[in-house]
Amino acid sequence: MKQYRNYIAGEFVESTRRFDDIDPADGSVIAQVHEADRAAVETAIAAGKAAVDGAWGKTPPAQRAAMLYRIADEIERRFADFLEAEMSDTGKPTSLASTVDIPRGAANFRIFADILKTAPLESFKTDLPDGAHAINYTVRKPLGVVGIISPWNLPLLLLTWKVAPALACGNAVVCKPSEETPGTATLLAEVMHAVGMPAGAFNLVHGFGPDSAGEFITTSPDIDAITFTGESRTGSAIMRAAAEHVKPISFELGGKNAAIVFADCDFDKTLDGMMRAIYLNSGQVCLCSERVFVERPIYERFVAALAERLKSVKLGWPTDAATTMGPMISAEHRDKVLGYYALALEEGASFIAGGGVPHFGNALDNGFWVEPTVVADLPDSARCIKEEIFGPICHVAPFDTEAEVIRRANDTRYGLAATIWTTNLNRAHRVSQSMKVGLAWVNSWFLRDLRTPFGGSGLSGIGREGGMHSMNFYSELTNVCIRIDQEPT
Ligand code: NAD
Ligand code: 6OD
Repeated sequence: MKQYRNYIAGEFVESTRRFDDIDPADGSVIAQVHEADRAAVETAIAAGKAAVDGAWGKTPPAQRAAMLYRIADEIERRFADFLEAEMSDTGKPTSLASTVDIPRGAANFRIFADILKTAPLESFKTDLPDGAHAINYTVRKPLGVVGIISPWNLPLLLLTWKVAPALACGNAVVCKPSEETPGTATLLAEVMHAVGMPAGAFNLVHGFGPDSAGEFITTSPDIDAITFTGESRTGSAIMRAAAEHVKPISFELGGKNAAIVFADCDFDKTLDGMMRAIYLNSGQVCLCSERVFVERPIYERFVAALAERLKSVKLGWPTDAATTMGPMISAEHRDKVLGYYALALEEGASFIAGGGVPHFGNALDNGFWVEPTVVADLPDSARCIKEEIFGPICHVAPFDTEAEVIRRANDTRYGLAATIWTTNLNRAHRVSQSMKVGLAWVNSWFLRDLRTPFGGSGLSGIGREGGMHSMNFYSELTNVCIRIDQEPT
C-alpha cells in the first residue's frame, strides 16, 4: 500500500497514527496517510523558523526565483505522477486534471518567480517646513513561518497558489493539505527535496482540522501568519484560533455565486460557458454558479437547452479520456449534496434534470456519485438558494429587468464571483461593476490572469490573492524614513 508521509525539516517522517486515503470514484483505499501529531507539527514550525533565520532567509531574491523555476520544471517532469495522484484522490477526469490542476500547479511557481524579479517597492520624498526633506523607501521582508491550510477541490492548484508566493517572499511554510487529498502535496514535498530546497523551508504535515494538524498549526504562537482556503465555517473557527496571538490571516472561503444571462447573449457560447460555470469539477469549485438568472424572453429555451446538454455529460472512470464529470469527494459530501437535493424537493422545487444517484453496473457503484441536476421554482428565500451546496446543481429563475436581477444576485451573505452573459457593452460594464463580489466575469467564467486580485467579501473571505496582492500579504514591509538636512549656510 502506498504511504503518504509527512515532510519535516527536509526529511520524510512516519507516524504511528495513520488513516486511509480513499478514491471517491470507486471507494477503494489507495494509500495510508501518516497523521502528524502536535510534536511533529511543532518540529515542522521550529524547522521553518530555523530556515527563515538561516539558509532560506539568506537566499537572495534572484536565487529564490531560480529555485521556483526549478520546482515548476520538476512538477512538469513528473506530470504523469501528479496526474495519477490527483485523479485517484479526487476522482476528477483526466480531461480536467491534465489541463487545469497540474499545469496550474507548475504555473503558480513560474508566475511568482516572475513577479518576485520585478516586484516594485514604494518610495516617497517628503518636503519639510524647515526646507529640509526626508526620503522614505520600503523594504520587503518575510513574515516568518506561514501556516497553509488547503481544501480538496483543486488540491495542487490551491496549495501551490499559496506556497509559491510565500516562498517567493522568503518565508518558510508548514502546509496541511485536506485529509481527503494528501497525494499531490506529498509529491510536491518530493519535488522540493529533489530540487534542493533548504531543509525546513517547505514542511508538510498530514491530518485533519480540529484536534489534529490543522488546529495545531492555527493555535501555535510560533506561526507568523495563516493562509486558508476552505469553508466559511472553518474560516470562522480559524479566525478565533488566530485571534489569540493576533496574526495576519488570508481567507478564501465559500460562495453562492450568481450567473446572469441576458436575452441578448450569444446563446450557444453562453450555454457552453454556463455548462462549465455550473458543472466544472462536478460543481466543486468555489466559483461555480449555483443561482442562474435568465431573462424571461429566453428562459424556457435556455432551460430546455441546459437540460438537453446534460444528457451528453459522461460520468465514468477518471482515466477514460471521454469522461467529463467525476464523483463527489467523499461519502460524507455526497450525502450532503443529496441532502440538498431532498431539501430542494421539500422546499417546492421542480426538477428539470437529474436529482438522483447514477448506476453504473460496475465498481463505480461503490463510489460517491450524484447526477448533475437543474432545479427551478424556488423562492429567493429558500435554503437551497441561500446556502452553498458545492455540488453539480443549479437553480434557474427568470427575471425581467436589470435592476431586479442586480438586487436578487446581490441578495446573499457571500461575495465571491458572478458571471454575466450579454452582447450589450454598456450593460456588461454596468452590471459587472454593480455585483457585490471580488470577481465578475463577462462572457466568460474562471478565466484567470494570475496577476489579478482574487478573493471575495462577506462570508467569501478576507483579503485578495494573486500577483502583488499575494506578495504584499506574505511580506512584512518596513518603511525606512531618512531626514536629509539642508546644507548649512
Ligand atoms: P474545509 O473547510 O472543510 O477544509 C479545508 C481545510 O481546513 C482542510 O485541510 C481541513 O482539514 C482544514 N480544517 C478543517 N477544520 C479546521 C480547523 N478547525 N482548524 C484548522 N484546519 C481545519 O473545506 P473543504 O471541504 O476542504 O473545501 C470546500 C470548501 O472550500 C467550500 O466551501 C468551497 O467554497 C471552499 N473553497 C473556497 C475557495 C476560494 O478561493 N474562495 C477555493 C476552494 C474552495
Ligand atoms: O484560480 C485560482 O487561483 C483560484 N484560487 C481558484 C479557486 C477556485 C475555487 O474553488
